[in-house]
Amino acid sequence: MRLAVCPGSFDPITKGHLDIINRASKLFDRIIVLVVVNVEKHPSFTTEERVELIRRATAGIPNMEVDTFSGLLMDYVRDKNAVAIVKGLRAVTDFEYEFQMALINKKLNPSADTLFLTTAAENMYLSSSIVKQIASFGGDIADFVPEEIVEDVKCRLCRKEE
Ligand code: COD
Repeated sequence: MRLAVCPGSFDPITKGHLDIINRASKLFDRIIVLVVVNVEKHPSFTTEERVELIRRATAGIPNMEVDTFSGLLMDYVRDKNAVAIVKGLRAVTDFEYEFQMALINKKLNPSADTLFLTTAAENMYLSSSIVKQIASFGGDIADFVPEEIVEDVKCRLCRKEE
């Protein structure tokens, strides 16, 4: 059983995330989409909301589960006996940070590798922050987040603006 972890903030999940999760699910026997809780960050969606949005957006992927974790990613990866973490790369700007993380993570847990999947061209500009910005000004986010969660994301961000 080859298990991979797809970590992120997912605040909220976007079509860019979903594409990476879909492709990773085809490369491994099982994947865990891991919502990493960072106490220094102030996400717009609670951990529970992010998990719920991921569950709804990924209902059609049979070999995956969603989990949450706070701490060193590689401790979680070791605990689960995962062989890889899968990340998406959008542009050169992602590369330097992700390259550093991959090297540090390898040092922390030599038994797992970081696998980078290049973004689909149509998602190259896409991030959770962009989605939140568009939604907060009442813009249309249908092209950017999975259709199952468009309304929830819109409502949730509108409520925040009130
Ligand atoms: N197309 C393709 N991939 C995308 C897109 C897109 N449009 N948008 C995002 N992605 C990828 C990102 O590159 C990333 O790989 C993943 O999807 C998640 O993205 P985000 O933005 O939701 O999550 P991040 O980048 O904020 O998550 C960072 C982690 C939580 C993975 C990181 O901070 C972490 O590992 N934290 C735990 C502490 C730790 O172990 N640190 C390392 C040692 S110091």
